[in-house]
Amino acid sequence: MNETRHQVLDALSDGPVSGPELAEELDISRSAVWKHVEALREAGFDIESDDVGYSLAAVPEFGGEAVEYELDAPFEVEYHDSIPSTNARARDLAASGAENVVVLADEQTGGRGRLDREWSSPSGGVWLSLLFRPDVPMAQAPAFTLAAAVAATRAAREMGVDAGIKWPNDVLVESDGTERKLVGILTEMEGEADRTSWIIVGIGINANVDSDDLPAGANPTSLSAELGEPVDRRVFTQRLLELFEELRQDPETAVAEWREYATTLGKRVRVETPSGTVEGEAVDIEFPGGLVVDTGDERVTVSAGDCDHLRPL
Ligand code: BT5
Repeated sequence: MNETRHQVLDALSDGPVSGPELAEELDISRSAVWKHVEALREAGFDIESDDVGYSLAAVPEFGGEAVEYELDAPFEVEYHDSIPSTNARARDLAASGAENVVVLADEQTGGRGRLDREWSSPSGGVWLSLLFRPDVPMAQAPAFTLAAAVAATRAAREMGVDAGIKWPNDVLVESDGTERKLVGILTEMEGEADRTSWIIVGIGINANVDSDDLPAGANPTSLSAELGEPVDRRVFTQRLLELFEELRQDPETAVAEWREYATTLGKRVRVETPSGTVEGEAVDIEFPGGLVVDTGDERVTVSAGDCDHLRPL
């Protein structure tokens, strides 16, 4: 949303305000005011007009403008009702030089997980990709994945869902000894060793999604399934972006917070890493995101891989 439209919207939310007043206040023509009001109506904002002027009666349930409205984070939000993959779209935007953009979709038709796995993304979810260009060496990038997991966990907890994090980046809800996946995160990046060109953090949250519409073998859950009613996706997305914004300023703190929410620490784990299997007790996490496993013989830090929680011996 451009700056003037933002200002029009802010004025309307404090309304009523007349067209001529608004034109004078923002130093634009009356017809420009009218065009902004019409564009906002088209985006789903309910703008009433009476003798006194315009006022904002309701904000759309979801969408780019809806999420940007009163968002306390410097992201522009590009919304799609349906798109193959928000990460793929964010890569195109990265190639054209964009930054601080969020690509958001109601549905993905080609959602991707790690290692080319599929990510099922029916309508009703929050499927988004954050594109940003942090001034850090590439080796620190994993910390942003952890930051995203922390932000998603906190946002879910604020809504009343008792989420925890499985290393490195699965957000789960545990009940009766079963872990159900609520959120998946896929991070992609480009740059040279000492300089990151861009990072894309793709976050998929099963928000208002029926578990029956998700792959059963994956043991999925959703915010609506946990709470027994749909959540306000606009509010959830805003909180997620605001929390991530805070954490990305200080990735070391994000790692510390990650420890608080971790369900992995203290558990017996088996991690399939690119260079082999590591099994033992997960004892800690180290900046920027390595898992420290005590195998009984030694402590090994693994920086990437698929992690299984095992039954205690
Ligand atoms: C992930 O992969 O968990 C990363 C998922 C990232 C998705 C986001 S959505 C926005 C952005 N755009 C994209 O295209 N992707 C990102 P991984 O750890 O590889 O887990 C994939 C596995 O999770 C699959 O093999 C299934 O078993 C399971 N799965 C698939 N869809 C699921 C869902 N909606 N909920 C829970 N589990 C799912």
